[in-house]
Amino acid sequence: MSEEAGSTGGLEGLVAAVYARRCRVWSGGRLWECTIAARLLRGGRLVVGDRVTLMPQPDGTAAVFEQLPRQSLLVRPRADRSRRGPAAGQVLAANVALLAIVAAIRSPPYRIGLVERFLVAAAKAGLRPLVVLTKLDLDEGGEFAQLERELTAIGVPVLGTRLDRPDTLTPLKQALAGSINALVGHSGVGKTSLINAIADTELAVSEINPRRDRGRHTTSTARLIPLPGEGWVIDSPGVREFGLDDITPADLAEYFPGMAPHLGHCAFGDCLHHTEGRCGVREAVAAGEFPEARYRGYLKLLEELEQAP
Ligand SMILES: Nc1nc2c(ncn2[C@@H]2O[C@H](COP(=O)(O)OP(=O)(O)OP(=O)(O)O)[C@@H](O)[C@H]2O)c(=O)[nH]1
Ligand SMILES: [Mg+2]
Ligand SMILES: [Zn+2]
Repeated sequence: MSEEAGSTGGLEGLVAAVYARRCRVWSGGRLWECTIAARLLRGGRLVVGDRVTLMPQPDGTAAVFEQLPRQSLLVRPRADRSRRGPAAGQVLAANVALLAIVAAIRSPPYRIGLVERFLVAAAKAGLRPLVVLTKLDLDEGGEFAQLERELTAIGVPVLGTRLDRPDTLTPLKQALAGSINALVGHSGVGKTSLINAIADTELAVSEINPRRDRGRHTTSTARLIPLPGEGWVIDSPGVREFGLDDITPADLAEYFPGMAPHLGHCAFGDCLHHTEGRCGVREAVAAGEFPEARYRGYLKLLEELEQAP
């Protein structure tokens, strides 16, 4: 990541954290405190994961003067649904290859709705998905096995972790090796704890609020952290909700996990797989080829998107 950046003579680096007019950049195995060229402050803002070129300064800091093309963008749509398109959303991270959707078996309670939304967002953004189910030590009645079955039935890879069993982290380390990965999910599910365990960092974590069984939003801004060996992981602040308003009702089935193989067999070309006549998706549900519960999840998202202005 530290090669000379061609004719410009600067260093190439990866944005690790962004503040109002400054940022931190990993380059050549070290973290640089950087100023950001005015030109880059005006345009689409730099985000964590951006590849940039920087020029070292005599005082040991550096100046970022160029943003390199992005391979992917993870965008969080605004709550304000009156605006559509990418400009309406908040860009969370750039150049992410794998989206690790982190959810706890319990505490805070598992919510499939948020996991489904992130899966749809990953498909739309062209990111490989992975669901990481944490806190397996709190699994009392085979909940992990059931959730794993439900998710693998729709083609989603799943890993389970518990902090008191470091061997459960090995498959996660392997899945994250080599690329830029982002960990997303509710507050308190254990995103930062996982990163501390696999990247040997000491980032702040905190107990979830025992009365409300919710996280405390301990991580407040996204950060990019190098993994031992090769690869990077982005820790992100916990979210309460994740809207999908940049997706139209007609597009939803294409991005909904596991639905693609059942598309193209409906009587109507513009079928939304709800109440229309002969429908390939509904037939797949009836034949047990697509899980009924996940189909209900699809209908819930569809209804929500149809109500969007
Ligand atoms: N029992 C149990 N607790 C865990 C496990 N992993 C994390 N925790 C606890 O969950 C709490 C929240 O962990 P964090 O890592 O701060 O969660 P986070 O997802 O980063 O939360 P935000 O930064 O607020 O988004 C901490 O008290 C952790 O110790 C686990 O495997 N088992
Ligand atoms: Mg955190
Ligand atoms: Zn249909």
